[in-house]
Amino acid sequence: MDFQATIDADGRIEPRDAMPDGYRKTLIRQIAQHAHSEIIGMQPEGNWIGRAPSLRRKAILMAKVQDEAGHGLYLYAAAETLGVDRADLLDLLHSGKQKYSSIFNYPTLTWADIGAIGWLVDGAAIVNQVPLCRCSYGPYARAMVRVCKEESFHQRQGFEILHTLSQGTEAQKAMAQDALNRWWWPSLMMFGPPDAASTHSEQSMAWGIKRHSNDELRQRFVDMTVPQADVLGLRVPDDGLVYEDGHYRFTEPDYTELYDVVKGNGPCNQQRLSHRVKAHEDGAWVREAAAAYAAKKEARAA
Ligand code: FAQ
Repeated sequence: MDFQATIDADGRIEPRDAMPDGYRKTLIRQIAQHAHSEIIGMQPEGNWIGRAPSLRRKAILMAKVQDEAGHGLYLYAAAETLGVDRADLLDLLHSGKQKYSSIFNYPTLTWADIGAIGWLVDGAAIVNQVPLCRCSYGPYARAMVRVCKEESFHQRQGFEILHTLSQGTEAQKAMAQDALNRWWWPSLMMFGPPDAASTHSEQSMAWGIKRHSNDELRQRFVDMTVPQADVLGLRVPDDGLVYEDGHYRFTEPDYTELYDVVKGNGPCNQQRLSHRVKAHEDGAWVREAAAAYAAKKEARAA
């Protein structure tokens, strides 16, 4: 079946199938950006591994951050099925030519931020990624299945951290509320610009890469999250929030802040990128050793 017929029949495009250049390029951009987000996303939480309030919390956080490295791996592998090399993708990240999610350019100031990341950021990631399990490109869709299962666990651990804090002392409850106040708006921005300003949505939806628009998913996230804030006894920092016709009407985030952060001017952009570049340079000897070992093994087998 040719490309368009497969898309029309809601089939899956596989690596060896013919595909338009634009489809391949869009997927490489989105999957690479997604992979970069996973590995840069390890940093804000990694900041708290050494300061987690108990051994149990430390073990859980380490497992979560490790899962994110795994998600990066599945995603770089999915991107490679499109004919690119992950070393090149990393170079594009390090030179600022490819992006990663805006959300990871905000600092994690208190332990409650780790709860807020799990609850809100992983929550937003799930809302965005569950439809990607039905993406028209097979390797991306299949990678998303396991990623979503793990993100669900991450979301619950974040909720549980905030639940514990919000049931604690006044100071702990205030810390949880402060984290929600700071992470709410950046979490809404994760879904991208509003539909009218989204350059790729229309084509990506026609190709079955995206199944819902940015605004549809943002609304879904708000509808899911507001009742959870009620359970926590926390207040979503939006005076415009009203329940109407089965949905929460909400105030849009300030998208000039999103554009600014994406351009590199967020509070932590420089720190995140320079830390990543340093980690990559420090790891050069591991890559060299692995390549030398593989070459030796191959020579021996020959
Ligand atoms: N940040 O035309 P659209 C995670 C860019 S979850 C930065 O609407 P599109 C899990 C966009 O690339 C986070 N850039 O674009 C985790 C485009 O740039 P270009 C990662 C953004 O692609 C949790 C331009 O703006 N998840 O990591 C953002 O159709 C906790 C125009 O936008 C994914 O990547 C943004 N927020 O829709 C890890 C999900 N929004 O190329 C650790 C897969 C937009 O024109 C801890 N990606 N841009 O220069 C997607 O679903 C889509 O790519 C969207 C954007 C929805 C993000």
